[in-house]
This record gives sequence, structure tokens and C-alpha cells, in this order.
Amino acid sequence: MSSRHRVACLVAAAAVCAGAAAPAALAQNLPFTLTQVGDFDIPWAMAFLPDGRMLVTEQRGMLKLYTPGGSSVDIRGVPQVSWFGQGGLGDVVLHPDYANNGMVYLSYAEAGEGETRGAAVARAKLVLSGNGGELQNLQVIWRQSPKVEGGGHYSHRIAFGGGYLWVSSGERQQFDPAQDMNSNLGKVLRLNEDGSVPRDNPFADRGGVTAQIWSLGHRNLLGLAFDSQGRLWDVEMGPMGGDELNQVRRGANYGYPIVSNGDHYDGKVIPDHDTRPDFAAPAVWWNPVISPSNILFYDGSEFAQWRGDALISGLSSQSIVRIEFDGDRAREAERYEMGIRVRSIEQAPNGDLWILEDGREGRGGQGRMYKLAAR
Ligand SMILES: [Ca+2]
Repeated sequence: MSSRHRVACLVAAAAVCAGAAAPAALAQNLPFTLTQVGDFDIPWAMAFLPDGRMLVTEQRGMLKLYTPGGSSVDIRGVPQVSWFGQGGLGDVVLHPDYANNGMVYLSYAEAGEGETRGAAVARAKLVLSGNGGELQNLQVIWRQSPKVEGGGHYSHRIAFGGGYLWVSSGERQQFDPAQDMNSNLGKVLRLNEDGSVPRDNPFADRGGVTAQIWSLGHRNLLGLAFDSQGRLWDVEMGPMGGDELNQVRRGANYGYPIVSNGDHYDGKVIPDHDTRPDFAAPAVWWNPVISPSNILFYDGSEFAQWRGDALISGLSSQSIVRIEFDGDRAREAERYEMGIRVRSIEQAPNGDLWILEDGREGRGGQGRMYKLAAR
């Protein structure tokens, strides 16, 4: 059990902590219905294909091709992952022109020398045939540097926006790399779609991995998404307290581990954001934490009243948090108690919302997939 889950258990009902949650019972109070549509082994991320099928990553290293109402088949050609701690196979995102080029992007943890590991991003052409498919011409286009020991805080969310590829790179529970300009840990990175560095990046003239950096001072950024105005936002897990929603700005320093509205798990105080106005402060922060696992900006019709809002999935909070915006300001507008640790949330092309249950705790790795539809 993670320390974060243990904290949540102090305030949550025992039945929920035991992993015996019953979403159906809780769902009576929710503005949507929940339909269980799939069952996966430690699922982490999902992506919708144009033909109505989906890709779902399983942390142990499987990429599933899921047919709604049907079965899941393993995609062949997935790179070997290092399944340890919080790492394994991670995000899956389609290239914006996937319909024409078939390119998919994956993130995962890979082994290095000794006991070191680091996140990597690879891209490949997904070739589907019949009920299955394979990845062809796989290229690793980005790696965390340096690889370090431990199994936490890879982050490795992938997003496309503004013609660029964006990667969130966690500080691997090593704290100081988030401020180290010679490391790409604890950063948001802006890359070209082939992994090369755009010449107009804020630190491009410094070369090396420094040139990849768009923003720094981040901790564990599990959600990365653009809003309809083209602004980039991240959600990240703070230490003990201090989860954050940040508007990610060019060259900005978000202060970790020098400042945080949370404190270290060993009780050591980290000065709050308001002590250092020179660092970028979060738009919203949480204490108690929500343990944000993903974020999306809703633009569909199924929940038309939420258009322009952000939805954040939460692990220890076992919730979906809805964020409303007023210019650059943001606030938590509503929280939906799901009764399960929510590993991810995505919007389907038709505006439905889909979530993955975290499989890392309870039920032997099983994590269910649910479809949410408006009541
Ligand atoms: Ca603090």
C-alpha cells in the first residue's frame, strides 16, 4: 500500500480501503450512469481508434486492442518494459494525423545499467489486420536522462498540441533533478514529433537535454492536456499535500522541491508557494490530496454543460474532479465520488467519457473499464 493510499484510508470508510468498493451503489448519486465494459490487468492508459476500437496499455507490458462489447487482443511488437514500482508500459496516444499515417506513441519504463531505470517514448506504425495488429518500425525517440534507481514518478504523459509533441517527465522521487537544468527529470518537454528539439525552445541554445525543456520544477505530472484555447495544463501529485493544477508556461519554474503547498512525507516542511512569488504558483492545489492520474478538457455533446471544463481522475480520492475556468483562474466546481481508484479518464469521439480503474491495489491487478453516459 502506498503512503498516499494509507493517508486516504485514515479518512475513508474501511470498506473502500479494502478494495471492496461497489461503484453501482455509489453511482445513484452521480450525474451519469456507469457501465462496466472491460476488464484489464493493471491498465494505465487508453486511446480511441477511428474505427471505434481502442488501445489500452497494461502496465506489465501488454498493449491491448479492445473491441467494445467484445474481446481484447494483444498487439504484437510492443517494446520490452521494466515493470517495477510505478513503472511499466504507460501512455498511448495517436498521432494527430493517425488516420493517414497510422502512427502511435507509447511511453514506458526501460531498464538501464545496474538497478537504474528511466522513462522512454517510442513511436511506431500500428498495422491492424482482422482482429489483431502489430507495431512496425518502432523508434525510441526520447529518454529520461539520467536513468536513476527507484521505481517512482516516471510521469511520462504524452500530448500533441500546437504542432509539437509534449512529454511530462517526473522527478523519479529524486527531488533535486526538478531544478537541475542538465537533467530532463521534473520537467515538461517540448519536442518535434520525431523527438528532435524545436529551435525556438526556451533553452534551445544550451543544447543537450536542456534544449528539450519547456518548464521545470515539476514533481509527478500524470496529466497533460491542452484546452480549447491552446493553453497547456498539467496535474501533478504533490508530496504530503499540495497536489497541483498548473498552467504550463514557456520557461516557467514551478518551484519543486524548493516550494510546495505540501510537505515531505517524513514531516520535513517545504515552504509554501506564497513564500517565493518568483516561482509559478498552481492554479488550483489540494490538501487533502486528490492524487490526480489524468486530465482532459471536455468538448463533447454528451455532457454539453461541461464543455470547456477540465475533468481530473483521482486515485486516493477515488473521484473525478470537475474544474471550471475564468480566464487564467480555475476552481474545483464539483467532485464525483466514484468508489474506485480512477487510473485514467478519456473522452470518446462521440463525447462519452471512459474511465479505467487502477489495478495496482486490490483484486490481484484487475482494473475495470467503465463507460459513463449522461443521465
Ligand atoms: Ca509546504
